[in-house]
Amino acid sequence: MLYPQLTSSRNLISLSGIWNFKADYKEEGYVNQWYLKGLKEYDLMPVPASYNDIAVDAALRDFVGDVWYERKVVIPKQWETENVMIRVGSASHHSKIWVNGVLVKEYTGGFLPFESTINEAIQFGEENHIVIGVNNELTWQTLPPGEAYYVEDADGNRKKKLKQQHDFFNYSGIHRPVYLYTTPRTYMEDITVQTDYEGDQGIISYQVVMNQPDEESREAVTVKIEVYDEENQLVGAAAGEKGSLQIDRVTLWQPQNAYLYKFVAKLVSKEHTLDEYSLNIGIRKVQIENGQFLINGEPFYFKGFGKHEDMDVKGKGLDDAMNIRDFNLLKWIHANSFRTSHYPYAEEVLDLADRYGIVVIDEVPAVGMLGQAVPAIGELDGVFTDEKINDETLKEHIRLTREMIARDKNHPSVVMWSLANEASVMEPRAEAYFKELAEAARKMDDRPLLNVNLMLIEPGKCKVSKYFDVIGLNLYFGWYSERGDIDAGKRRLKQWLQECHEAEKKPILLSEYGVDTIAGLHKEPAIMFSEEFQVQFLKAYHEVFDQLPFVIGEHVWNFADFMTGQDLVRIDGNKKGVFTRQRQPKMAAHYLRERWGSITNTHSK
Ligand code: E9O
Repeated sequence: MLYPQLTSSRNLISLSGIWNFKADYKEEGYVNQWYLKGLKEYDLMPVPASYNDIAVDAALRDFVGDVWYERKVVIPKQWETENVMIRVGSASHHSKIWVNGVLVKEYTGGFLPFESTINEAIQFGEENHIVIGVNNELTWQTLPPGEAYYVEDADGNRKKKLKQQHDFFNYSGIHRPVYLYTTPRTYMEDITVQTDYEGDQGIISYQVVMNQPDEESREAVTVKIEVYDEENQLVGAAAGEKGSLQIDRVTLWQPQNAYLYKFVAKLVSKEHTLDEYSLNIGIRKVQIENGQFLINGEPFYFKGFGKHEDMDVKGKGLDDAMNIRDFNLLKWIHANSFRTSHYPYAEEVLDLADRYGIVVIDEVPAVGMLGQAVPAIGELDGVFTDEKINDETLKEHIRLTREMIARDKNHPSVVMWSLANEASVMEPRAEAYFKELAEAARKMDDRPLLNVNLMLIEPGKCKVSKYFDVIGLNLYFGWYSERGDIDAGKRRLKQWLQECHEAEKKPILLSEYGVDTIAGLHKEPAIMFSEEFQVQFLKAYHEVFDQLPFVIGEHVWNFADFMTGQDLVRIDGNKKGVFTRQRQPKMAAHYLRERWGSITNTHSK
């Protein structure tokens, strides 16, 4: 699915802004046909934004169920001859779109875009009524998994609650932009670009998928490709739906040194351009060889973070200011990469990663698949995933992986797919589950695959690592175990990593390690939660990583403090950020800046 774009052949109207909004506390929206009759006594709500923290209302913050968004929009008369689409960047977690009372789209998945043609439902040149219903419940067949249930409040009223198993707050609502856009009747539905190089010659292979309702004109339409460099010089051209072209004296897309070419695709009929679309592409190569992760033939050492889309007030709503601030901080701290823990981030974020030269590990929302009763280390057998996670969940896992890859495949910043966070289990059925998942993903794209394990699976006991290229480990010795004892944690860490490598013989990425830290809390000697403790913990871990050549990277948990559900161990959220939630540095940020500034992207040990 191509991101909406204003081109010589396509129109674009943003529906971001203020919508009418109503949370359906009494579950009456469907009965009273709000999608057709409209909302009465509504509130105002910004789009994109999570609705939870906008009002001053605990009931809305913790609301579980259906909310309704409504907006009226005039659709230009001139659009009558075009194919008109509505597209939502993401809404968490289950959505329906009605246009003038007609249901045009239903979609499950909280972190990926969905769209529909709406020609049949709209009145051109007149006002149209758009309603988007969003439900934030989770089931055992959604990702992330969870379960809604009812409780009775003090007055005996039924109230819905959500059992969720992942750490981050279940922010809900329309999180990414809503667009109306047009394409010509015959248009490009998808473009795939793959890159490589030999010597100083870049190689671009591409494929264009056309949508051509009118069979008769089939032969008459041809695809034309042009590639421009950053100085806007034409450097390559090709024709045909599928093909490849060479770029002489190529400038590669390099980590922290991005170079983007403009790939322009046109559908041409009798010298007339029917449709036009362009992509920013980077020419680069990713390989795994001799236990090393190579970008453009050079070993790449991941320095960075697991992140979240999370901020004050807006929750998970896309925010350009915050995103650019984040990329500036990544640059400042000399990070070269991040993981989109624990869901695919906005396409707008990946565009920035392409431009800033930040390497991305793109993750599906497979998080919280471990039952809530956390067992002790090594005592996992049989207790891991809830029984309710089944083949239907796997189907959903594969579908969302397919949609993530289809959406993100053309981003040079994306170098690896992460198919699960802390989900692989020791019980026998995990093996078949992950085998099928990894095999399906390999058919979709040739980037390496990452599986992220947590510290409950002892080295060598993971039944699914064999299906993956890189092993991600979330390790917290000295925090969740050996609590407060960094020395003991360090000893355990080293042994663990060595045994894990011995057993799996695969590159290891530290995909999470870190400690909750209250900004401004200072203690000497250090104790848990102090800024000093965070620095000492990170230093100890780095001393171990620097001795082990098979460790191919370090992603600190987390880039910034983030909101979670209410819990005894969560004081106003998860405080493992190196930056505060307002994106100001803790002491550890200065320490990391020094470390990462002094080791190269290759970090040969
Ligand atoms: C997932 C991430 O979303 N990993 C968690 C992070 C955390 O800070 C969370 O925010 O809690 C770490 C999981 C570690 C579990 C260790 C249990 C060990 C018991 C002995």
